[in-house]
Amino acid sequence: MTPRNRAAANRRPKASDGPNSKQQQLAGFTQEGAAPLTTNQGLHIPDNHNSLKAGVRGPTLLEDFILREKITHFDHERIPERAVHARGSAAHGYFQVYKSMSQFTCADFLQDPAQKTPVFVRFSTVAGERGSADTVRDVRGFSVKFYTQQGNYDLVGNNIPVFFIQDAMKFPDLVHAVKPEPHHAMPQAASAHDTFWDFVSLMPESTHMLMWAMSDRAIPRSYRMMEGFGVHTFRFINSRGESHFVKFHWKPKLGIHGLAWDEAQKIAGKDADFHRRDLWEAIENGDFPEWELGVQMIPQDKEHSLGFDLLDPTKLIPEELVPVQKIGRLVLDRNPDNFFAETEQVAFHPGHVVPGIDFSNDPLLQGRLFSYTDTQISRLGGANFHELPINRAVCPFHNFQRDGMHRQTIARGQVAYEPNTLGNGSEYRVDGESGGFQSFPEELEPPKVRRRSASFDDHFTQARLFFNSQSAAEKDHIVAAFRFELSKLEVPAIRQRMVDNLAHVDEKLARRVAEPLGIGVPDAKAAAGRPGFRDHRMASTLEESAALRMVDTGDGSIKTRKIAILVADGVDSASLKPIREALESAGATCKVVGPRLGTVASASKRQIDVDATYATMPSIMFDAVLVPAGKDGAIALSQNGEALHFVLEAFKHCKAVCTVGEGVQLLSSLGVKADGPVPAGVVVAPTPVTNLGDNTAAIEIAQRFVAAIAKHRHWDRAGIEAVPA
Ligand code: HDD
Repeated sequence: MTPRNRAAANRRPKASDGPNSKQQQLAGFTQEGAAPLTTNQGLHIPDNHNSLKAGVRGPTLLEDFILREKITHFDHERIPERAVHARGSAAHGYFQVYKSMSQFTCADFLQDPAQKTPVFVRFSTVAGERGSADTVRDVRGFSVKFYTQQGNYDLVGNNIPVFFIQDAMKFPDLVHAVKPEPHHAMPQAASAHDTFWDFVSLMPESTHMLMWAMSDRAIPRSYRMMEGFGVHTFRFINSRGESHFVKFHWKPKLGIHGLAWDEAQKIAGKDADFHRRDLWEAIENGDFPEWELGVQMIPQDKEHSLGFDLLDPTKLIPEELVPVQKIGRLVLDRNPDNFFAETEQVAFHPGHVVPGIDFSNDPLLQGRLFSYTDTQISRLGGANFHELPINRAVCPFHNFQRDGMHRQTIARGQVAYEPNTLGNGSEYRVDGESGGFQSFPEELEPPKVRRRSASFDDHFTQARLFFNSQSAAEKDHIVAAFRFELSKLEVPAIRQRMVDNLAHVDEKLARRVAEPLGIGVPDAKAAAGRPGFRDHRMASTLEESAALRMVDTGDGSIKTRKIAILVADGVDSASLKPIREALESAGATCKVVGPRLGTVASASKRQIDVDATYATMPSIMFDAVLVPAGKDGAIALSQNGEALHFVLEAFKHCKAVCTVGEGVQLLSSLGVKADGPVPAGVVVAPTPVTNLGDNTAAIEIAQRFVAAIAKHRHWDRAGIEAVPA
């Protein structure tokens, strides 16, 4: 550490540092790479290429402490990956409340709209190992560490508002079931295997979460385009000690969008880092991802008014029953400097709360309160992980916990106990009265029992609500996902058990899922006869909830969307210009994709710069595709299998496609013609945009294309099954 860095590290961040307080603290630990190479003891290294030998061709000497130090450090570079959520990507940013929430909570970071609280946010997949692909079907983690002036507050949530199980006692079983099977360690990052479905088909409480996991929520287009949820019911406590139950939501500015399943699988091979790259690039380009924090609040005395148990993590509170109030915004504006030091070493814990926020008795949450600190001790090598730069609170922290592996704090003085008269009592006081954390004094009802509450017994009403709330295309995707996963099972009896359970959600859904699986018709009665089955239906009048759908969410913009402009020799470059300008001024990024790097020659012999090739940036890397005019260009593109596949695949994945003039030939195998009807989300400009007569016509084409992209995907596009891509 340089003296400047050391001074920064020792400086206590102040509230007035606002969102920079964490950045300034981290700066104290950050190193640039320009200094001369030394050993870890500071000894200048004379030669970093050759070990010390007995003669130039002789054996290496044990004495070579420089070699040994280097190799030894390398040998110990890896730490255990997280037991779940091993693969993740993170970013720094800030949170700002819209108006004081003092009526409900005394949490300091929720009082002052002028205050920006620094945050570090990590997104993750659950089942895959650290090097697995981003776009697998899975739940996504959404963890936020708020570095508040009252200590760190961690909101450790997911992108799905409910969970598979109701009690933490079942968590190790769930994770063992979904992880690669223990005998042969397959499959990687996938739930489509026997052990997972064996387990969940025996646990009907998982049905609601399975509906979400089989929906497009589990294959997000981007971390920037997914919701986050605290899942459990928590409590807000105000300065008078009054409690409101609270559910937390993160609502993305860009809407909630998914990939096509075929696309997600292909991306996993072509760019395993798809979501990581997307997050990184957006922040590098200044397109800072943004979410609003929403809360649903239920007064303490209304705990039992909803018809289901607030403590049951397999239930959500429909927004129609309790509206989500948006109370602040989260902005991610800085990429980490070092993946390991920050993204890997960050340690979240739902038990990291601040005054004004407290727990409920949700048995899943209660188990989590034990698990997270415990796991960091083995993952990060000891009890002092809170001293790692990324985990340090920005407010002062001190107590009489001492020593342990990798301790960094040098605690001065004679005493390491409390109460004492020998130390400085005023600095180490116990602060219950003035702002110290006070647990909500909830009155409890003994006796001690190892049992599930009967109020947790309805396993299907909300699964049905979720399914009923989906658009027709989203329902189709859910059916297809169940079919895909269950088709991968080797044991037909597990498939059967699962569709029998689904019959309790919706008969038709179960029948459709079962159809291609080579099993019998779904048998609701058989499911009801199995151990563990409960179906105590709650009184619910809500048939559907619009908030549970993904379609038509977002701000209607095409900001940060990626558009491919497909070129070959002979395309008409002039026809591209007005559309490209319109796309870019709407905030999209255009890339010219061609048969080779360098340039292609336009119809008028102009050189068009190519950004990427069809092979390295296939259609699955884009949100939409633009095919320019030009007779020779259209022939060249149509005769190139990769280019043709590019357009057909984009069409099959329901993306917006715009063809200009002769470019429509690439859609001829689909029966699309310049003067005929066009499928949803396809824009066909009959002649080159420059020849349309006046500029209004060109603008109109561009606007139609922008509107088609803004819809994200045209999931109801007819005939995609027949497209050979
Ligand atoms: Fe968990 C990590 C979210 C239930 C035990 N969990 C972890 C992470 C997220 C969640 C986002 C990654 C944190 C990071 O980025 O470092 N977990 C959830 C949610 C749950 C949930 C939303 C239910 C609503 N988890 C849960 C239970 C247990 C755990 C019931 C155990 C009793 N979770 C862990 C863990 C992990 C973890 C083993 C692995 C790495 C870590 O904690 O730091 O302790």
